[in-house]
Amino acid sequence: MTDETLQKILKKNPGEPEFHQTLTEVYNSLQPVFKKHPEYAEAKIFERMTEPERTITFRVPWMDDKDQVQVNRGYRIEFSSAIGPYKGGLRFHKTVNLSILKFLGFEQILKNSLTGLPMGGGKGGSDFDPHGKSDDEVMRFCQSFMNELYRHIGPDTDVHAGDIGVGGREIGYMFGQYKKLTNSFTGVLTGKGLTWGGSLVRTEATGYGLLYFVEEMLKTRKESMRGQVVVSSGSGNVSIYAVEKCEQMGAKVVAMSDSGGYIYDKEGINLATVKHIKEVDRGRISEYVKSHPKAEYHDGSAGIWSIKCDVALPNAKENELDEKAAQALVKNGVIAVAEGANMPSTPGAIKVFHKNSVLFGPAKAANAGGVAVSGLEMSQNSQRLSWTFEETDARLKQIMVDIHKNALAASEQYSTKGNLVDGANIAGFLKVATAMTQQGLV
Ligand code: NDP
Ligand code: 2IT
Repeated sequence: MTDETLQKILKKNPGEPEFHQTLTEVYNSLQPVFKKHPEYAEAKIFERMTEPERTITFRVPWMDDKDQVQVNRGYRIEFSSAIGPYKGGLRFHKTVNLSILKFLGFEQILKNSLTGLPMGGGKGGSDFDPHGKSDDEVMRFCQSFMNELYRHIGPDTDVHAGDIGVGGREIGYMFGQYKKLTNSFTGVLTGKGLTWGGSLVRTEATGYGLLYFVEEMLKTRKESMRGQVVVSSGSGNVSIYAVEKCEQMGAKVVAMSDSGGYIYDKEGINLATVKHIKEVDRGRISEYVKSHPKAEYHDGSAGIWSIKCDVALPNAKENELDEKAAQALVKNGVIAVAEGANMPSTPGAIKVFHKNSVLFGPAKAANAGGVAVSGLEMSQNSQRLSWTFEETDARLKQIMVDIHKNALAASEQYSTKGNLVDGANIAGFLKVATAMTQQGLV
């Protein structure tokens, strides 16, 4: 397909840089596929896939603790239902806008396809900033958010989950409100509490899955996680459980961060302390050095990439790792980089990793474990059964092994063997394209 096709799509979505970033990457990866399958170009599969099936935006009014009215904007992008109900997280963060949700929703289509489970792609959220809000304020916001959203979603239509700023607490408040409004107890959200339909391993899934994926990447060079020195940015759900799995695999994590700065503990981060600060106190990572005086705290989160490590895991936010950071990592001898966050590496950074033969695991493959266990939660809800931790974890592991295998195979067939960016984009696309072709022009 000509470059003109991409330019037309970009022009149709002005002022959306993050969406443009993913569209450009995927479009470039897919060139060999379009060559081999002219029927996809003819049926305008890419043009259709990049246009959301439905975009919902809505007003979210709520009352803060000082009895002041607050107004936020809510969104849900129902991007693709080609292979299953819309599925994807909700993000509550002050930077949320249409561009960010469209990039996340588009990536989600291909990611969900890679899991092998029947899930379409969607993403939603709000520009609500949960930092510094009381529990009551978060509850009132979540209830108001659901007061509009409930009419658009359902367990066979659109199933939500967490992302930045949305964890077990928020899922609980939204589920409660959905249940009250619809008088039904269904699996309309995943990441639920374990006593009311949640799945074991969902909390750990993205981080654990990421490390199962990294092990597969390392195996191709006859390496493993044992003994590796690791840097993991962020200190939220993904980063915490990535670090936990690193420790279980015999690696040493020396740095973590939040949006304020990063901690460096060369003895190895004490994860129990981080969990307490972040999961119990909802505090700042800078507090770590109070109980670990030998560790260092530095203002500014981007500095984390200057720390020497073998394995780097960007687990915080889009575009947090740029070309300069990538060069610093390479100079310090990094052997593998895998993205727990969505699109954390800029295109320039990815180029640096590829050029220097660093093993690189792109987000839509490497962090698919979260949504994969969300899919397993949906299966358990449909069965009205709960699987054990061991069974669910084993399924997660197998899914990550298969994603790596399929992305690697697609890279070999269509691109350069080991280019998992191309491999993941192609393997994810082919399944959705087939479904769209078979379902006619809808
Ligand atoms: P959380 O809200 O649990 O944690 C986000 C963490 O990132 C916080 O520690 C936050 O710090 C930190 N952070 C935010 N901005 C920056 C920054 N610029 N530099 C450094 N740290 C920063 O979110 P998750 O852990 O769930 O999500 C992290 C990433 O993983 C996102 O990209 C998300 O889309 C992706 N992801 C999440 C999945 C899930 O299941 N939760 C699944 C797949 C991907 P602070 O408190 O200061 O804001
Ligand atoms: O980006 C992601 O894959 C997620 N935030 C998880 C989505 C989900 O539905 O579990």
